[in-house]
Amino acid sequence: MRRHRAAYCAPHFLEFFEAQVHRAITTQRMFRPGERILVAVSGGKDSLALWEILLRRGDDATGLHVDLGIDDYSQESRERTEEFARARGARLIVVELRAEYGMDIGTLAEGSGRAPCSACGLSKRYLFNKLARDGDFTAVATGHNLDDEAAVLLGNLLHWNMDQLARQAPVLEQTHPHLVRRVKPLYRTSERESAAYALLRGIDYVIEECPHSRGARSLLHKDVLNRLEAASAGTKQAFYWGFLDRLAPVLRAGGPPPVLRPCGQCDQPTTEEVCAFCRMTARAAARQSARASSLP
Ligand code: Q46
Ligand code: ZN
Repeated sequence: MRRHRAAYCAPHFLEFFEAQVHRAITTQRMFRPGERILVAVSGGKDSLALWEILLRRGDDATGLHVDLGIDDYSQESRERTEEFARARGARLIVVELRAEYGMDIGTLAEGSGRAPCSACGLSKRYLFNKLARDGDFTAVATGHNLDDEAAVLLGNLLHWNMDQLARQAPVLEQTHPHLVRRVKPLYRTSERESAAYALLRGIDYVIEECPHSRGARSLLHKDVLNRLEAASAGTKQAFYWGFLDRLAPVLRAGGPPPVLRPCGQCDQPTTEEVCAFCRMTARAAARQSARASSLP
């Protein structure tokens, strides 16, 4: 591990990785022991590694898997997640987009005019919060790692997305009674470290990438950062942690978070009268029925 100028044997690597996650949870005050945590689990290495660590710490951690209906990828992701939960006797909630809303990510994206990843991101954020509220969880934990966060930061800076920069943090506090706190306990560790952890713990995760990720801008940003990291170890960490230490507090002090109110249709928090998820599903449903009625 060049950025730490360290090399570990397997048992010490496991110790190191778990200590980093523990440190993230305690120093950032993500949650306290005994809180009910909902872990968003995709079936990939990061979210399964996170769930494993929370269970090992003795946290009250229930998994939430959203079946996006993306062909073989979703089927495999779901199987890996269910298998993980079964083997550990862990509680798992599975939400199937097609069964709940009559549409998968492909139809939602096409019908609403959004890119698949945009429809997917919006649906996941919406469902994480909704399910957490419905189940009285106090925090939603996601498996975003250092590489993910650094790539998002680079994207936000390249386009000067000031609102998103102000909200980029390992902990998104509850700023409205209907909004559940969101935490990212893997923000200190890299993607490669998650993979090593999952491998050493014998976690069977989905290796195949989502077909929609091909050509994604975030992958380009990750690639640029990987090249910088290869040339100078520690760049990625300095970039993201430096942002958290230096720029994030200035941005947060710049103004209060946006005022939220309950969506007129579903009661989830939003800045508009009707939330983006309800608008997206309504648009896609209208397109679907227009198509059906135009059929001979
Ligand atoms: S699952 Fe969804 Fe990712 Fe697939 S559609 Fe895009 S956002 S690439 S994390
Ligand atoms: Zn709504």
